[in-house]
Amino acid sequence: AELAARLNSQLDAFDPAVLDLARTARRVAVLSGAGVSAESGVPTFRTPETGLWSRYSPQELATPEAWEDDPAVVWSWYVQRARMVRGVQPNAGHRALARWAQDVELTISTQNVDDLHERAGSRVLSHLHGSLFEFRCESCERPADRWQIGELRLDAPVDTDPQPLEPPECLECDARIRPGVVWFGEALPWDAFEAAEQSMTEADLVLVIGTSGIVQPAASLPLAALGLGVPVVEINPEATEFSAYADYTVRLPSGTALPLMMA
Ligand code: BV8
Repeated sequence: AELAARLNSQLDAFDPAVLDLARTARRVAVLSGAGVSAESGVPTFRTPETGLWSRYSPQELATPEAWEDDPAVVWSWYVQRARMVRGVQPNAGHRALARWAQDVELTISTQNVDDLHERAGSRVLSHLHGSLFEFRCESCERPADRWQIGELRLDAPVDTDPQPLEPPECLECDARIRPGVVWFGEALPWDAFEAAEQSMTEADLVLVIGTSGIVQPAASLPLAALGLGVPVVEINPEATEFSAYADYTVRLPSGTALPLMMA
């Protein structure tokens, strides 16, 4: 009875139209942000840094300026985040999206640099901001060698007392290897952005999941759908910069909302 009561209160968070849209949609386009990984224990960009990185905010660390200023501190942040992601599991929200994709054409464009959508079984159409598990030469763009990545021991537990770590050098041109992510001030991969935009315009339902809608140009992608009259649903326990544009908002964590939408 208590579970039924809880379920009913959660279902109250849904406008009935949202459940109808989820039931009838054939082409679903998802834009996900750090919130979809929050229930897996991956900190969002809002979480202040501690220890070695405490003098920076995440927004400051994810910039070419920080990389030039202190490459070993920035490099160790990315290695640590990759290890942390390896140490957690996809959550019920990631898994619900992977299951839904078996019944409908579902495309995921994510702002996240983790691989939790993939590990839940989803094929990700666009990593708009790159990936924690891609590394390339900052000069000739050659991908880092497998043995160089092996040396980072990404499957090891996170360091309890992390130290600055010198980035490896490119085997071709001796320049530094850098994280394969898009820093603030850097252009997004054009093909990924275009594919994401196209998925929004071809969808019959757009879900904006776990993003504060602050970071551009990713946050504007769903507007392409709105312009065409495609219904846009925001799934986020909090109101965001995007909420005013959404046709519907579901004020629940994605790990709760998404399985209920598949039911
Ligand atoms: C570009 C990869 C131009 C790195 C990331 C003024 C000055 C300088 C720049 C700008 C400016 N104004 C605009 C800009 C552009 C800038 C920008 O948007 N800045 C913002 C801060 C104002 N954008 C850029 O610089 C982009 N590039 O514009 O280039 C250009 C063009 C041509 C040629 C050259 C240059 C590049 C942006 C990409 C930055 N890289 N990540 C890394 O990860 O280390 S972005 C990073 O922050 C994340 O990827 C994420 O997308 C973003 C935001 O992080 P969070 O806030 O944590 O996450 P999110 O926003 O998703 O919020 C969490 C949400 O989840 C919350 O709403 C919360 O309520 C919700 N939530 C919590 N729990 C749950 C939940 N939801 C559901 N379920 C739950 N359980």
